[in-house]
Amino acid sequence: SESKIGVLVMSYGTPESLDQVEAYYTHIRRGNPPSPEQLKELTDRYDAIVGGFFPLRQHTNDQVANLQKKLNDQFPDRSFVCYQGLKHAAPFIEDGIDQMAADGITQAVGIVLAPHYSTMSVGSYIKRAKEQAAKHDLNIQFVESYHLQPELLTALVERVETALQKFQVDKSNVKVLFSAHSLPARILEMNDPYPQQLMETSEAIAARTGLANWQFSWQSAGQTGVPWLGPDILEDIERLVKEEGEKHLLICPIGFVSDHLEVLYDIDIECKQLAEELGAQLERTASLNSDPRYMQCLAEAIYEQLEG
Ligand code: FEC
Repeated sequence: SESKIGVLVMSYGTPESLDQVEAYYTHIRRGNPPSPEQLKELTDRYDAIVGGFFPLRQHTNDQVANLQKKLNDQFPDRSFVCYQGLKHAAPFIEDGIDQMAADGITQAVGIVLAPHYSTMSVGSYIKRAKEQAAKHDLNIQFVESYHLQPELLTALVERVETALQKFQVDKSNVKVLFSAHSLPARILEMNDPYPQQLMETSEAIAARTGLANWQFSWQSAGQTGVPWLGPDILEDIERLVKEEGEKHLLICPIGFVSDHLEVLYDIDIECKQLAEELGAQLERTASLNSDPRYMQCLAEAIYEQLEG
């Protein structure tokens, strides 16, 4: 058919400058401005990774441009146009939907740049997109997860194998930690698929890489006064080195697809500093960013969703 298919590519969003951090943080906190201390703490973290340059902005732009090209090259029988919809920054999810409608799009697919489904993460992106689409004549369906998509696994296995070469010891002596963003522990009562999907991705990579020595860890938990899934990766690192004698650690952040604060600060600065203090070597697998295999993973997940 001649009519264009809209693809709403949803991602977390990031401030574009240090003076936008307050508005961004306020949005994450559902309209409650952070205290001056909280704001300083977050601004300092951004400053530590980038000194005023926000890498997630560029990675999301590149991913969306590359995905649009991949979709049209791979499936020339259809014509796709990608729109960004960000969770906590402009263009917001609602802006992406409005733009599609303004461009005359009537059929669309939404996908989130995060492979694992949780009601609190991907589910909340989808909810907002659905609510906005209902205001227009727009038929939109969604990819909910793609955590075992073959191209995704191949790309991650390659990254684990490459990173293992940074160690001077055999891979049986490297402890691999697959990690993802923690969420409030109440998701367990909601029977949320998030923990199990993360375990499935970890198991699949470990099996294909022939890893015997690995575990899953939670990272980047918020300070919100409720319990979050744990233990935290920093506690895991401390226990592994101090009590289990591990000297070589590799983190593979399977829950994230781009270089951004939670990778560049929480892993590359915080985890590395702790490992160094404990006298262990810690490395991280490279992020997917615009890896052609990741683009293909997204393109195939979108096409499968459309074809039913
Ligand atoms: O580089 C950047 O500018 C953005 C990095 C970034 C990514 C990201 C991904 C996820 N988050 C998830 C859940 C939560 C929950 C809360 C929460 C809070 C923050 C704060 C910052 C932040 N997150 Fe985030 N997240 C990123 C950044 N996140 C900054 C606020 C300060 C802090 O707590 O550190 C708690 C909200 C609340 O107050 O109630 C929950 C999940 C993901 C992975 C899936 C996805 O990408 O959507 C889940 C990237």
